[in-house]
Amino acid sequence: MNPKRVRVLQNGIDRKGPVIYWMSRDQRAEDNWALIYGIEEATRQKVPLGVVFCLIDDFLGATRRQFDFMLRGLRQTFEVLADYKIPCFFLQGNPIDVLPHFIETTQASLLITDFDPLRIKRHWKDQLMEKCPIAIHEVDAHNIVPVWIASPKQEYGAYTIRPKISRLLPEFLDEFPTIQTNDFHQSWQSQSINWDDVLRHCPGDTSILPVTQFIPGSKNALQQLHQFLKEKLELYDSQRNDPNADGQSNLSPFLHFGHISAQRIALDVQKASIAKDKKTAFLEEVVVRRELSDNFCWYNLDYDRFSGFPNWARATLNHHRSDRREYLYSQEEFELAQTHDPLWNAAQKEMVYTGKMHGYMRMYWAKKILEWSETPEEALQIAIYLNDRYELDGRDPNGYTGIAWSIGGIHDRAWAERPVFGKVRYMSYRGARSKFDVDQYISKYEAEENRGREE
Ligand code: FAD
Ligand code: FO1
Repeated sequence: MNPKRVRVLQNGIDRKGPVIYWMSRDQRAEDNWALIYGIEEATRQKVPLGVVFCLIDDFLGATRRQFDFMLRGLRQTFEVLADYKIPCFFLQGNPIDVLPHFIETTQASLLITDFDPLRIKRHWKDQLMEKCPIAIHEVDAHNIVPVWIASPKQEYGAYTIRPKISRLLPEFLDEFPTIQTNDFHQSWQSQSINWDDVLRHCPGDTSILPVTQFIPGSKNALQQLHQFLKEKLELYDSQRNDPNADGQSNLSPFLHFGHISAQRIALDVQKASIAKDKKTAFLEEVVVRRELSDNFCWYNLDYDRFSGFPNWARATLNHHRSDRREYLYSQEEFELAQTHDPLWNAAQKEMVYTGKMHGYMRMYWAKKILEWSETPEEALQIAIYLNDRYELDGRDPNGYTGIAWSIGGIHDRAWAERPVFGKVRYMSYRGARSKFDVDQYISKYEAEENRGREE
């Protein structure tokens, strides 16, 4: 595989132990560069390869809804790895606490980790480098073009990163090799995991229930992709901003947990037998926009803070800090969808009841939180809290970036100045009405709320 996908985080002591892939962001067996690299290294060193996952019981406020989805998908991944005779290990606890011990008992020679720009993951890896004397290598298994190859700095917007990614796609949008199991790791006995037990003790606030509309795991993710390519890709550009049309791919929960690879999606879109111009809009989102989010979170440590906004946006929001807010709501009023705006309330209900708010509504939803909060900082905090509590795809670089775009003008430009927003792009109820049937969307989620109440 292309060695540019790998970064050496630290060299280590020389010993002949197994190679360990610490799976975290990319929780899949197929199309996973971190796993492929692990097999290559284990084969080269003639040692076993093992996969380890560390379950923590509090991850950025994740609830039962997200943990349940993740663990059901992970169970499937471990079953596929078992078919390849790759031993799997499931640890419970913070990786900083449980991994060093696992590395020492197994006398591992190399730890492989999958890339993730979130601060919590950087912290985990910094701590592990302190505590573990062995070699630690990082593989970007999430992006088609590895973040550190696409650009050495924070990009201004899609228009600046797009040419850089496009130029590199011929090199990095390559087919995945099939998994060649080596006979060295068959000597290493997999831990037997009682998944019914794991799921029974699933962490997370049980007041946010698992959703039924998404079936977790790589198998269903691939089915969902192929159904999207067959039935919806052609209409994607025309329908994707209509919250009443089910025009999106609905792949974000699977991308977030790594049940499917964005590279697999892009490769299969390229193969789809439809006109090339019908693919552009979707590839723009799933390649350029998604990889721009990782670029933002990687190069801007303040990706979820007011201080992470561009200077022009901070200046204009500061200038309008004391503007009168026509409406003001608390986090709880937002959470309970108790604003004066039935469209905003419907979007909140869509997220609460289905676990996935429509992409167009997410922009409107976040911008109205800015409009109806005391300060931009409070708006940011409320938007992140609600997004990460209810969205299946929450706690993701796409989310922090989407919210920073909506509230802080990240990857956007200045617009006509107005109260509260200053020059940050404004979105209005009237604007929404001109784009889609707002009443249909509102009534749909009123019905959903009544149904939710009956259950
Ligand atoms: P599709 O339209 O089918 O797009 C396919 C894929 O392209 C998505 O899964 C995603 O990986 C990528 N993509 C699409 N739109 C964007 C975008 N604007 N930015 C980055 N990548 C994009 N996305 C999340 O994954 N998690 C979140 O928590 C999240 N929160 C958001 C909050 C706000 C305020 C905004 C404005 C956007 C947010 N997004 C988030 C981005 C986007 O709305 C979702 O990725 C998309 O709606 C997911 O649905 P889909 O997979 O059906 O999208
Ligand atoms: N990653 C882990 O390595 N261990 C976990 O227990 C874990 C829980 C978790 C819960 C919800 C969620 O949305 C993500 C979670 N992740 C966990 C991280 C996830 O795999 C992704 O790496 C990041 O959230 C995306 O950058």
